[in-house]
Amino acid sequence: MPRRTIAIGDIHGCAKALAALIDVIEPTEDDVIVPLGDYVDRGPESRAVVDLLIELVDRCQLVPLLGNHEAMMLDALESAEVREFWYGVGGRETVESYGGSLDELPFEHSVFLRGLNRYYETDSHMFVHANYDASLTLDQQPDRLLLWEHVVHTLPPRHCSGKTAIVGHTPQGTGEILDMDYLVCIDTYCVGGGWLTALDVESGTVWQANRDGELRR
Ligand SMILES: [Mn+2]
Repeated sequence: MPRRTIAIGDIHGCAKALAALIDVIEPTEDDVIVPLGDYVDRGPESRAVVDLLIELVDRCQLVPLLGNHEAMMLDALESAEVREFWYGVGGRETVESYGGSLDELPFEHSVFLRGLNRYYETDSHMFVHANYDASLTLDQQPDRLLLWEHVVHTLPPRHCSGKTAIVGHTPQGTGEILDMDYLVCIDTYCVGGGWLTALDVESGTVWQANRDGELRR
């Protein structure tokens, strides 16, 4: 089988959806899987989502990106002020999934979260959580764009590398992928009743599962 590069959109604690996609994709050691960030918060099973991702490390070439929600979770471990804000934007559900306190955060989860990548790129595609400055190389991107800025607020032109950008973070309430050719957003709002999307960027194959782990297509 040819090597696949598969991006996965914003999971937000929807462990059943992620498990269903992993089952249908059947990742092998030849596959590069790029979850685009926002594994935790809002949905009910953030801890289980992180467990599933950690299991994938032994099964394929996993390149998990950092989302703004993981950035907040890490900052919340150090700062009471951030913690209060984070609780209000979905962190409370994450803490509940860890048994009510992050003091119980397993060591492997801490290592996983602290090792997340800011971006990934192939010869033809670039992968970031949220957005980018089209004139800056990927290692120069500011957090404000890379982690936070919705593409509906600031739509960038094609990146200077010429590569197709695969992004998450901006929820598509329709449940459909936003495909602008040079920029593809695959946050299809699983946690809000839409779909969790996986996209094979070379073949264009799409897999989608909902919060209950039901597949479509
Ligand atoms: Mn996000």
